[in-house]
Amino acid sequence: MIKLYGLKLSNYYSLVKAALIEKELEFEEIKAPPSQEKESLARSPMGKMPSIEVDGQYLSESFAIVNYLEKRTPTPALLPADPMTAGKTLELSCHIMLNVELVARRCLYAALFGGSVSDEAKASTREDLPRGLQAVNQLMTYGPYAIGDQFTLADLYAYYSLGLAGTVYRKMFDANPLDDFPQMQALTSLLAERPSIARVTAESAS
Ligand SMILES: N[C@@H](CCC(=O)N[C@@H](CS)C(=O)NCC(=O)O)C(=O)O
Repeated sequence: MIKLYGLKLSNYYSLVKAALIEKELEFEEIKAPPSQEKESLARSPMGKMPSIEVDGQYLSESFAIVNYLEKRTPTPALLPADPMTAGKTLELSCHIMLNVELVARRCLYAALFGGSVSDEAKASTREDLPRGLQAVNQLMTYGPYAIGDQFTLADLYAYYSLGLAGTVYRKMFDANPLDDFPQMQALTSLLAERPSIARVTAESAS
């Protein structure tokens, strides 16, 4: 049985949990906040969440975990069979992670947890996040999923990063960065109804 470590409030934890549900794999959730303790670093070298344990071996980084799940249980597939379409799916996922999610994270603690942020980080987020969203919008094909008519791991990254980025940006700058991207908003609404994602949301409060 796969063990999933982390906290339900984490968007990356939620993403991996949704992937496990999509794959119809049995898993056990183990509450484990991020920490620099030895035990936590053994699971995830940066002490972050999520991580998984399979037969005594640990794996961290959501992207690695989801790709492991894809190899382990190829169907239902989270990557298209066509090589270039699979490449485009991974490309989009990378842009979401690097140019949307990580940019929004510069202001995450200030926006959601009352932390402070430098004027420089604030200004760079204000400038860079719309650029990241523009790049992501350019790559999405909205067919109706992020890439074509198949639900893929890019949809998981889209759902769990766009929501967080939108919330952070709204709190910091009092504007919705998704307003300029109605198709992205429609995609997010569609994905919210996906049974795996809806289950993760329903269980996140417990
Ligand atoms: N790139 C990592 C990011 C994981 C990550 O940033 N997790 C956050 C929670 S959503 C965390 O553990 N933060 C605590 C910390 O940075 O120490 C992944 O995709 O799994």
